[in-house]
Amino acid sequence: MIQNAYVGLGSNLGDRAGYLLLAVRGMLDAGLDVIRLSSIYETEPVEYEEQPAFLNMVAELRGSTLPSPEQTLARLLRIEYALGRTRDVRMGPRTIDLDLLIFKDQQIETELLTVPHPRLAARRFVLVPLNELVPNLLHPVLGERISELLCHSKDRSEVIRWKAGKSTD
Ligand code: PH2
Ligand code: MG
Ligand code: MG
Repeated sequence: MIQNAYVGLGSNLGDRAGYLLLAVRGMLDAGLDVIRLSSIYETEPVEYEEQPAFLNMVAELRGSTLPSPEQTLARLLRIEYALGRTRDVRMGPRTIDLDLLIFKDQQIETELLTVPHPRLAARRFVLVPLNELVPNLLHPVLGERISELLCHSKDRSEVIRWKAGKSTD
């Protein structure tokens, strides 16, 4: 049984670490109970490669106080918008991206929302921080643990723990 929900955060424009922290603050202000955060990772862009490096992390939200998945997504989208997110290029550069990765044991496929996130298992920038928080979590659809998905993933892109102060941000 998965009790909680997991949100992937990503930024590759402007003050990247600042946007991650403002997004965490935004979730708390919106009544989403953030209970744990992974480390921050600097990650090589995948899928759409001609763009700046990302900072990525994963947040764990307490399941017992969450609204519906659709309501949770609506709050995340509101935070993206408040932090200047625009949608000019699909997969392109963004101040902040908040993706609902996993929502308890639920499997959802609507026009607006697919949970678990369909590309989760193909992305080291999600699997590495998620593995830090919940290596034994069983993927509700694929039936493998996060640690196994990470071992078996074909993605070879670079995901490196980020240290504040080292970058030009
Ligand atoms: N997000 C994408 C596409 N590619 N690459 C990295 N490293 N990190 C991301 O968050 C990311 C990406 C579309 O959401
Ligand atoms: Mg995304
Ligand atoms: Mg998104």
